[in-house]
Amino acid sequence: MWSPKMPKDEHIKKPSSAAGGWGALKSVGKQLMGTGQAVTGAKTLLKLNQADGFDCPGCAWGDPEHGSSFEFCENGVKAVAWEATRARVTADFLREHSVASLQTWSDHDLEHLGRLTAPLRYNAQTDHYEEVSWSAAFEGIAQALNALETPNQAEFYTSGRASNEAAFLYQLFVRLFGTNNFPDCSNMCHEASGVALTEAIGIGKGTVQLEDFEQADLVYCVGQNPGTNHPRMLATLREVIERGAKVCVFNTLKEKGLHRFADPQNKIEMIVGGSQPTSTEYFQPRLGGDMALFRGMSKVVLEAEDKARAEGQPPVLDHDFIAGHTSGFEDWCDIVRATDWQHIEAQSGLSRADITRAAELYLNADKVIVTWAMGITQHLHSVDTIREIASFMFLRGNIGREGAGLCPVRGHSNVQGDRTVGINEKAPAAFMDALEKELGVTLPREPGHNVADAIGAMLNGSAKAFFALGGNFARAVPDSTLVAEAMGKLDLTVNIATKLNHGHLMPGKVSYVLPCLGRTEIDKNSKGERQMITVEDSMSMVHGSAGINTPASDQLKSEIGIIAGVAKATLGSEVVDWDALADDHDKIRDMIARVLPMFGEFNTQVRKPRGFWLRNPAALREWNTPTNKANFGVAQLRDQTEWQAAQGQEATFVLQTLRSHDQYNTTVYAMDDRYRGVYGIRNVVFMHADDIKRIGAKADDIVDVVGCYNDGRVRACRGFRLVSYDIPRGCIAGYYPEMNELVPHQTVGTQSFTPTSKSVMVRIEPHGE
Ligand SMILES: Nc1nc2c(c(=O)[nH]1)N[C@H]1C(S)=C(S)[C@@H](COP(=O)(O)OP(=O)(O)OC[C@H]3O[C@@H](n4cnc5c(=O)[nH]c(N)nc54)[C@H](O)[C@@H]3O)O[C@H]1N2
Ligand SMILES: Nc1nc2c(c(=O)[nH]1)N[C@H]1C(S)=C(S)[C@@H](COP(=O)(O)OP(=O)(O)OC[C@H]3O[C@@H](n4cnc5c(=O)[nH]c(N)nc54)[C@H](O)[C@@H]3O)O[C@H]1N2
Ligand SMILES: [Mo]
Repeated sequence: MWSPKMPKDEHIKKPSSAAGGWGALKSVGKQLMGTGQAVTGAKTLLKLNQADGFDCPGCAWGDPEHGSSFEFCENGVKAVAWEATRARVTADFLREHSVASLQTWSDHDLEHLGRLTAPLRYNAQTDHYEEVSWSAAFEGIAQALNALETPNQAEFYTSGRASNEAAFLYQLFVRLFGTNNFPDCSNMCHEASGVALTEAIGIGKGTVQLEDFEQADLVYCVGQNPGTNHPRMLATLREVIERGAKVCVFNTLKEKGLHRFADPQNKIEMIVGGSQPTSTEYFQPRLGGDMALFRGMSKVVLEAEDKARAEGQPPVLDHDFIAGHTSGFEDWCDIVRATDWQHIEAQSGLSRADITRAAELYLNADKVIVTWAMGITQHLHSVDTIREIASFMFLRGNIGREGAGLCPVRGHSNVQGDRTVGINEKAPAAFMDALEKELGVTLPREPGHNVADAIGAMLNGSAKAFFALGGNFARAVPDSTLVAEAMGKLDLTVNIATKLNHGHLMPGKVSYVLPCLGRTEIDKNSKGERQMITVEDSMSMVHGSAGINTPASDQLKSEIGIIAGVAKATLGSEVVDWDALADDHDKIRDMIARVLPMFGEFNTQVRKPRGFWLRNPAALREWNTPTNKANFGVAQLRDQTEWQAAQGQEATFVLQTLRSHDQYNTTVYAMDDRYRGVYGIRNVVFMHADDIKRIGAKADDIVDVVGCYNDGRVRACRGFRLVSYDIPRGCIAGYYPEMNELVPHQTVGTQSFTPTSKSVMVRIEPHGE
């Protein structure tokens, strides 16, 4: 039954009033001291996001034109310190610990072991990983890949930290090997943004640049938690407000960073303990309620237009933009007008009065930006929601002009670039044509697997091999235990990684872990010349990145060197001279520019301070859609969201799985979530006080969270602590990746195939054994 006791090191307390500030500095200090990096760490940080330094592996927020040496943030520091740690996974350690024993370790403890130092091969007889030479590893992998019945039996995963050059070389290898199976972390992330924006504006990327925030009158910040996940964005939001412009937040949770922010880089603020607001309005829609919310706001705008017309006032809509640049306006208006307020209020959880207030900000603003992240993309109807956001923005021409536009804030630091250079299970025909021309060969055109397909193929036994360029597939995916078990049955698993994680502890029959250089480390070619890589941020800016630290071990290779080694052993060098490309990254960039002309004089452009902007047609009001116009949405609201479906069912809730302040995806830096007042514990459920009472429990009680998806599998997270929180009734929240157990792999977004990690139906039960 309920158990109110809490161990001493765990505690829940009221979060303080502002994000950043001394807490952030203290945390930075702890990270640097804790990893023994106090001296080199400081030097490393001064090179972060600088024209001649390395790109922060923390997030994909843009870098300012005139960067100061302080363009880093608390969580960027953690990401860097984590990579630059002095801890090492040694051969002795691996001799002492079997894979089975390491499987029982937590994500946190595993990554605390530090950096991998040598290529490893799994010994199934002893259940231990053992060091192996690079040439033996390349040969072993090539043999296993070439032994497959068809190349389509292999899944080639990418995590978004890979550079443009590594990703381009990887897709070259995989396509020449013979498959388009490219499950990618973005399939679990911003895929819905890519799909929706391609349909709406002809390119699956955002249209704004960082400078646009200096012009905007209003920023809607929707379904994202920048205080933790894009901390540098808080400084931008603050500046928007300091200029007198508005920031309107739509977030299910009250997130501290979206209230106030004390900038640790502002000396006076730190001394007087001041802080500045990061939002001017804050609304808390229900999980999955944003499509209804934006539809409601569009209704208000259309009503305002009707009124203006009736009264002979100037129009509210941008008729020139709508007539000259868009398609489907009338049909969409019919749908919007026909949607009734009751439906909108029930789904969004916001009153008509609140929605009207939020829409009036729009009516009073000339230049508007909408930003969003996982709170929007990880639902069943995410594609329709994003199209609704785009339609709302078209009404007043809020796209393709200064200070206005759409801004999906990407996750991994190069997840956008990886897609640009060809990590795509259904690459555009123009890309494939250019690639074939470049190589002088025919490549497979049959669409390959995304993450959902790859999981399906592993579960039904048709996949035989898994190859990962970074990431932690086994922990990041839905139904993580089920998928991990299936991975253990594969013939081959290969992971290119910096640190050991649970994904590596599900070895197939033949298994290798290949240690690579991180972003912070110096990469030299065979002639001792330093090499750089490039990345693309959320604002389509491409810039160079070159590490400054001595590599964690002299055995490490760059990701590019590893891919080239595997490719050469598997395919030979007839079509591609892998060694030449690995030895001179300029040559890879030249090839990228020949295949993707938008990169222009890539090698010249990227050597300019701050890099260059990849041309984005939609930002210039050129629409690469079948209609040659920007397309209004066509979708009705769903009959009911998960929240509505849960009503009337006993103790049933909609769960969102999200990040704490002390983690980077599956990497758990520490056990605290300072901004939400949670310390020393991750197995928690955030719930409204009234709901806690309604289910007959008290705050701090221990409960079981049980999945409702009905396929015969029992999905449960047991022994989780209830935390009373400011969250709409019927909605609850808990941490990823612990709660991935509860996310069914079968529920994926329509058209995006993204797991619905932010709308999982669950029941709360008293804790049983
Ligand atoms: N330090 C750090 N930085 C990171 C990461 C990290 O783990 N740690 N991860 C990186 C990656 S890969 C990504 S994709 C991004 C993720 O960045 P975020 O999208 O900020 O990540 P989440 O923690 O999933 O937070 C989701 C936010 O959306 C809100 N939300 C959830 N559902 C809804 C909804 O239906 N409607 C509305 N309006 N709000 C909702 C939640 O309350 C929460 O504030 O961050 C990147 N940066
Ligand atoms: N329930 C739930 N599930 C989710 C999400 C959610 O919100 N809820 N979010 C989803 C999202 S947005 C994403 S992006 C995915 C993330 O999924 P992934 O990208 O697969 O996971 P990460 O945790 O970012 O990967 C961390 C690992 O990457 C390796 N690594 C770190 N740096 C490097 C490097 O420079 N090179 C190489 N080769 N390896 C490196 C390290 O070994 C580390 O253990 O998870 C998704 N899963
Ligand atoms: Mo992500």
